[in-house]
Amino acid sequence: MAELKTQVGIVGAGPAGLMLSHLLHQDGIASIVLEAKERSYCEERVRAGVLEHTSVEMLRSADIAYRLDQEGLRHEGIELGLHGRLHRIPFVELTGKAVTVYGQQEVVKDLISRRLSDGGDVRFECGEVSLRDLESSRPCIHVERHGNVDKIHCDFIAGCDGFHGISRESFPSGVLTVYDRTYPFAWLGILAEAAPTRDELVYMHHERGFALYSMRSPRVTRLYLQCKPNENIAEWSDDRIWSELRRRLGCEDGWRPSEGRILQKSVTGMRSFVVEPLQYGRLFLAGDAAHIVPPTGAKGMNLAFADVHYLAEALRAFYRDNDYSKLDAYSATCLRRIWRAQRFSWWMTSLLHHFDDASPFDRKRQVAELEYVTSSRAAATSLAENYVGLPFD
Ligand code: RFL
Ligand code: PHB
Repeated sequence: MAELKTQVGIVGAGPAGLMLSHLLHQDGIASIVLEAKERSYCEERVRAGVLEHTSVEMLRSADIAYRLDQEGLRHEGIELGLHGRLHRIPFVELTGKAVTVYGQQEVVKDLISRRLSDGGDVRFECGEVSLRDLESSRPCIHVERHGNVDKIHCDFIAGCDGFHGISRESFPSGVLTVYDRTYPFAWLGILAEAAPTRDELVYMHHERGFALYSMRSPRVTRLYLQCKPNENIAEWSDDRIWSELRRRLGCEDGWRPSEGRILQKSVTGMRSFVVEPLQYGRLFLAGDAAHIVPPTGAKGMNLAFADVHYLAEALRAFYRDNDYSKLDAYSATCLRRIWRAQRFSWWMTSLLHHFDDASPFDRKRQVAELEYVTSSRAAATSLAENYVGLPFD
């Protein structure tokens, strides 16, 4: 058994935990990151792909954007598709800002390599983590591995361990209020070895279900199909996937996605989820541990970065000025942005998906809304300013 000390104990080496550890290091604050999985798993997990303008600025000011600036794809708009016709939402023209397509696993690789080269303490395959003494001024993380228990004494604990982590469960019962909504569909996602043939993402409304055309690099496309929530991936041969993608994404002008070898397939359920508050004693939740958005608004990783931006700022004020006020305000500060992102993600999801139980009235209203967004500058600006990321409060 070892007894260790650090200032901030961080559970989880996803975008939230790694970025927090990096930001704290830049302020001279020590942390230990505890990660259940192995390093290669964290670096290879294919998930998000779109960074808001705000997240790119944050990565740049944290001096971690070197590869992002070389390899990230700057997108100045997106296309919304209706009845086989595409309508562009020009972000830069409407807001002065763009987004960047850069895979989450690339951000994670950059952060891990930087933490390790800066001498950071990131413990992969750490073992079983449990959180103790959260109400005291010396909370403790117990890490059990092969029958040994290490105790890490901290000033604060950051729960950055995603939706299935243990941090949220460590709140005493009755403290958290859960706001939850599940959607009656999921996304079947593929990564394909095919050069993108469009410069921007295509969000396609289709009576057979929503489809999304995205990309990762000049050689790799990322595509999604709306599917049943319990879809069995084994029933989706590569041919069936391409044929469905052609049907849904094929445009009146003859454009259809380029095809290639499928490198990876997965099914992702869709939900909206928030817990309040994000703090109990000296434990603070950040990222997917506290909230999930349906991926239609591309907000999940960006919200994780926003949370740790506020948490790092609050911890900085505590250590520098002995000022606890920002830590006390952390939950309320984050929740304002979280709920705006929830609203936007729910709205994008409702706008674009096929709902089996929609009435004929609902379907007409949905098409009218899409036509409004694609024809009104005011409506398009509202979409654009949310998509590129609202400014920090
Ligand atoms: P993560 O990435 O889930 O990381 C949590 C880490 O904690 C570890 N862990 C534990 N470690 C120690 N002890 C335990 N008991 C632990 N339990 C868990 C896990 O192994 C993991 O390494 O959470 P974080 O850091 O909050 O980051 C959140 C993002 O990963 C997530 O919001 C995004 O991927 C969501 N998302 C998107 N977000 C965007 O901003 N833009 C997008 O374009 C976008 N597209 C997506 C997405 C998510 C998707 N899926 C698969 C859910 C597209 C998809 C399909
Ligand atoms: C992705 O490229 O994985 C992606 C892009 C936009 C979204 C969701 C996922 O809204």
